[in-house]
Amino acid sequence: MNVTLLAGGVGGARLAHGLDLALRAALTETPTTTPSAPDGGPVPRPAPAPPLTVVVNVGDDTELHGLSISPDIDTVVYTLAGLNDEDRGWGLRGESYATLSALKDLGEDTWFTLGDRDLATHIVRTARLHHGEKLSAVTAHLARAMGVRPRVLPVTDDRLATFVDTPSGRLGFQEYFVGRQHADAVLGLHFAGADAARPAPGVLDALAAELVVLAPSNPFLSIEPLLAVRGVREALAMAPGRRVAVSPIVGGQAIKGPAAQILESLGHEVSALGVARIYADLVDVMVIDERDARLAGPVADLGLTVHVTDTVMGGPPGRERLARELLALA
Ligand code: FO1
Repeated sequence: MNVTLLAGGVGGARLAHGLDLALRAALTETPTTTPSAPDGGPVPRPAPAPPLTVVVNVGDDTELHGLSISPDIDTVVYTLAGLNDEDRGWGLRGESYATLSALKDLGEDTWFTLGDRDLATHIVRTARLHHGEKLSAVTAHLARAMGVRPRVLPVTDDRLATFVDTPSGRLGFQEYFVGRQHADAVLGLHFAGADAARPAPGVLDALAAELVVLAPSNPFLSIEPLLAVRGVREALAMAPGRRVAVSPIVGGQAIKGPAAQILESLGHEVSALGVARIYADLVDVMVIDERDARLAGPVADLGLTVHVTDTVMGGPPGRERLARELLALA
């Protein structure tokens, strides 16, 4: 079964990891019968599409110290590679920061924490982009170099940047999210470049998978900028497969990040039902946490199938368990 996950930062990376584990386990469990040609030899089969494709938000991308940085892509790739810092969710495990402290000594701004090994990723990406390679090709190279099996696709190879409108004015994404610790009220979002940005090669095809999952990422900061790319929302709305969204809000709270505050400041109900209303015309199934079981009725009234379960993943076993449940929904 081919699965496509639409993902942003940490929550999306964790579910990507769970789906990779579940799909690889399923592959080893199901005996593969190799068809034989009339002469008894093996039938040459076209390379199958990878069972899992992760379409990743690029609205958080930024340039610092002359380097092109793609935080959501790197969080997904590092987590799938088993190299990520599990506590923070982003960046690499066991990092050192010698270069960052040298940059500080040279009078540079170091508000955005970049580890020495993480910098290698940004150097490779920047160099390859500089030589004309597309972000999707650079991402495939980095994923392969780190032994990642699923296909990791930026939603677009074109420029797309998320800006956040706040009472203090329009802020760049990382200034809002990291520089100001997402403390500002979000009055609106602007995805610069969205109307011209085309889906990266493979993205629209990936939306025709048997199962398409909206990760428990921030609906506004991670999922919306994916859908804003020309043709993506339409392709999801008409997708032939089973479309499932996992609520990022559990008991009125986000597991991580400002999703609850943004739901409130943009006038939505701060609950799994509020999120279901945002996704209602894009998915078939809404997965909500057991703590929100009382919302199953109102969510179903939106015309959605509701799956109630423990959506808080924690470590790899919880991620694989949730992923197996999603595969069973297809
Ligand atoms: N998040 C922070 O809160 N502080 C940081 O200094 C920081 C650095 C950083 C470096 C590389 C990277 O890939 C991610 C990084 N993040 C940091 C996380 C990132 O800002 C967010 O995870 C996404 O942009 C939102 O999902």
